[in-house]
Amino acid sequence: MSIKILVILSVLCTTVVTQETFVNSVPVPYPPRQDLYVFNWTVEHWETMFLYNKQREAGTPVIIDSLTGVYSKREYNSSSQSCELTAMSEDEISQVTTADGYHRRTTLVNKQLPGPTIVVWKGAQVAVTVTNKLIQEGVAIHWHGITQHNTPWMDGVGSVSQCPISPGESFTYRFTASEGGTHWWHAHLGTFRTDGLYGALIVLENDTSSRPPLPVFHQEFVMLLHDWQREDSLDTYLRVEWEATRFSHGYGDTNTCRKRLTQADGTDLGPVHFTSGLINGKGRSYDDNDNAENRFVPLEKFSVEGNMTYRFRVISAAMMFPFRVSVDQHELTLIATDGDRIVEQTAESFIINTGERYDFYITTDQTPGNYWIRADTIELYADNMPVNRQHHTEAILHYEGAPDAEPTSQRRTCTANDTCVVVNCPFRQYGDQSMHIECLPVSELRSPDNQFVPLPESADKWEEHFINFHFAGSDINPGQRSSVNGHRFVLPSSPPQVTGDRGLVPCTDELCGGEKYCDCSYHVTITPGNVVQMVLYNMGSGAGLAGTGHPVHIHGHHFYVLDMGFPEYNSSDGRYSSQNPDIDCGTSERCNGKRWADQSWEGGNKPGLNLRDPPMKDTVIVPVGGYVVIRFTADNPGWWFVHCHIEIHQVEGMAMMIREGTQGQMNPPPPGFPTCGEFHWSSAEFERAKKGYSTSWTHTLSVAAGGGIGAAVGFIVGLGVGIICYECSKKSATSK
Ligand SMILES: *[C@@H]1O[C@H](CO)[C@@H](O)[C@H](O)[C@H]1NC(C)=O
Ligand SMILES: *[C@@H]1O[C@H](CO)[C@@H](O)[C@H](O)[C@H]1NC(C)=O
Ligand SMILES: *[C@@H]1O[C@H](CO)[C@@H](O)[C@H](O)[C@H]1NC(C)=O
Ligand SMILES: *[C@@H]1O[C@H](CO)[C@@H](O)[C@H](O)[C@H]1NC(C)=O
Ligand SMILES: *[C@@H]1O[C@H](CO)[C@@H](O)[C@H](O)[C@H]1NC(C)=O
Ligand SMILES: *[C@@H]1O[C@H](CO)[C@@H](O)[C@H](O)[C@H]1NC(C)=O
Ligand SMILES: [Cu+2]
Repeated sequence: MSIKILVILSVLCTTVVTQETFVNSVPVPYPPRQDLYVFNWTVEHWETMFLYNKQREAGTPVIIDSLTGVYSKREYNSSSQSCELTAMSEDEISQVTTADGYHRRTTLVNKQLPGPTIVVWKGAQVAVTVTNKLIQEGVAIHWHGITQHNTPWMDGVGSVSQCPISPGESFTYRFTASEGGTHWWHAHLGTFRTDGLYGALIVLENDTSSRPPLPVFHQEFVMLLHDWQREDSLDTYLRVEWEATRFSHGYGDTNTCRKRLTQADGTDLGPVHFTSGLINGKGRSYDDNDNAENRFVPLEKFSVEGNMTYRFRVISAAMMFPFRVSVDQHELTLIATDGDRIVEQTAESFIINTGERYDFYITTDQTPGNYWIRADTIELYADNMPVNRQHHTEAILHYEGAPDAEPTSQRRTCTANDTCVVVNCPFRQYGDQSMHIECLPVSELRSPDNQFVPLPESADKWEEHFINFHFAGSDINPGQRSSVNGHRFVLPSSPPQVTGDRGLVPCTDELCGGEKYCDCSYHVTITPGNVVQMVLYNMGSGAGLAGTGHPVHIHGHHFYVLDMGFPEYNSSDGRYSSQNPDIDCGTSERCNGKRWADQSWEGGNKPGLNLRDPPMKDTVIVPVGGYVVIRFTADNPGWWFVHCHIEIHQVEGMAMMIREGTQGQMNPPPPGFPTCGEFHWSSAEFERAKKGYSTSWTHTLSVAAGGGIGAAVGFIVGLGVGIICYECSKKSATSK
């Protein structure tokens, strides 16, 4: 009797959520609010296209026949001593992480790709216990979109806000779900995000009365995009770092180089080839003739009813590629970006960069059927030759009652009379006139909220920083290295949020000043209470036609996007011709920390800033040869990571920190918060240690060693202990 009550009580008190499989929707109507949400996660290695047996803790490879679509698993037949393909049950099939149908090692939370979807109400406390069950690597999990006011050490950036969680350790994140909207979580150390360590973080909020009301949604879907490699992310990364990606078509049996993919303005999409795209962990790979290598690999399906309105919360977890997202025969209405509401904007499609989120809705007013939901990459050229078709991945919009078949739908044709609006192009003009595309830069979206853009009311409360995200490099190897204002970021040896600047690799004037290029823990200091304007730009060496647009994410803040500047283009084909003249690089190659060409624009006086209803974001694309003007109030003391969200760029060094306030102005970590860092010691200390620091050690030693030697050791050890005790008493005497 009493045991029963106890069990019921414990069930009531702890609501630890452990989902078994990925959930692609938010329940509608929303579930009732809780004050506390508790999650229990393990990070572990996993294999795609394997069937895992929990009882035996063993796995067996799975094959999908490319002609019949039949699933089978390998099993050992001891009588024939062969590894045979055997049939699988529906239940077994449903347990396989298929990805793009190939076998590879991944790193996942709770064995799920994508990881568990977190759905919580705004203002609630979220507690996530992360246990690292990996063999050899540390992890840290970042809550992308959450500003962590007063809890900067919960931001989850390994070696910046906390020590990495070592194998075998567990660590409990606790934070307030302070920002409503579509957010996400992902690994933030090394390249685990690219291996699948990410998921959705949806913060529910009731609409305020001042906003124009949203339609009533019949259902809300979560859609995570990913560019998937068949190799480990560190292989990809190292090949980028070693400038060996040209050869990534195959090292041994081909003289073919990887083709350079360039977008409408002729600038580079990046150094990695596209293998497969995944939507909610599912996708296919396509051969050079654009045929699916295995058309039976499953795709994500969103089932809808006719004449209803559905919200899609789209998150890009990509390593590198931007995706252009559209739904065949359905116009999109965009309602939010990075969790922040925007005035409804209709569009044929939008471009989403890694780190960004876009929420849109569609009305299912078409003939019941199956329609492609498309995520296409955005190259127009491969080695400067026009491409027939972009790389792509798809999901299926399935109307209830329609046959269970794959869509045959076509994307809308953009015509002179019916142009396509594409939101968030990383360039101003989408190719030549014949494409009939109208780009709407993200800076031209509007916020429906009453915005109070902070103004530069007094000179001593105003700061403006110019930060160049591009490829710099040494004199020997210019234009190659991902860096910020000529600094390639070096991880601190201990997290500054915990140990202050002790672990930083300093950026000295001698090595890093002015136009130099160096490796260090680069940071800018901003003062709490100030109005901070940042001009993020992408100019100088390694920009131009060899450059890449960089989606820059700032931790700890959502910022107003006040303006965006694009380079000059050839108006007939839309290709880049020269960088925007608003920032004056002068004769400087690296163009580090330059300012407005027109000095009267200083002090917040740049003309054309949207101070009335600018959109808010936490990740924004910085176009090649252009810039973005953002503004926020320094209201959140802490060490905040700022970086390009293209993971290979970030890890190579396109990252920095904002040091907001002094260490004393930052909330110190809770008691017992883990510390880590370097340890070095002297030879003299070593000699002392060898002799034993404690009396019990002395005892063991002298017992172990026999006769005269024992006595001698005992004497020396005793002396050692004596010295230490003397030092101790001296210390305690002086500290009083
Ligand atoms: C969390 O998960 C771990 C590993 O699966 C388990 O040992 C532990 O008991 C769980 N904790 C709670 C509170 O459920
Ligand atoms: C195992 O191999 C034997 C001998 O070749 C064969 O008769 C039997 O059917 C096989 N068993 C299974 C489960 O395939
Ligand atoms: C949201 O609004 C609904 C309808 O007005 C209300 O029932 C609910 O309590 C609200 N939830 C929260 C968390 O404010
Ligand atoms: C949607 O509504 C229209 C107008 O009432 C109707 O003609 C159409 O059949 C409906 N579509 C579906 C899929 O129910
Ligand atoms: C475009 O619209 C104009 C004016 O409505 C019309 O005269 C013309 O035929 C249309 N062109 C096409 C290709 O539909
Ligand atoms: C602009 O593009 C057109 C079409 O590709 C080309 O013929 C022309 O030479 C370009 N102009 C410049 C200044 O590069
Ligand atoms: Cu980048």
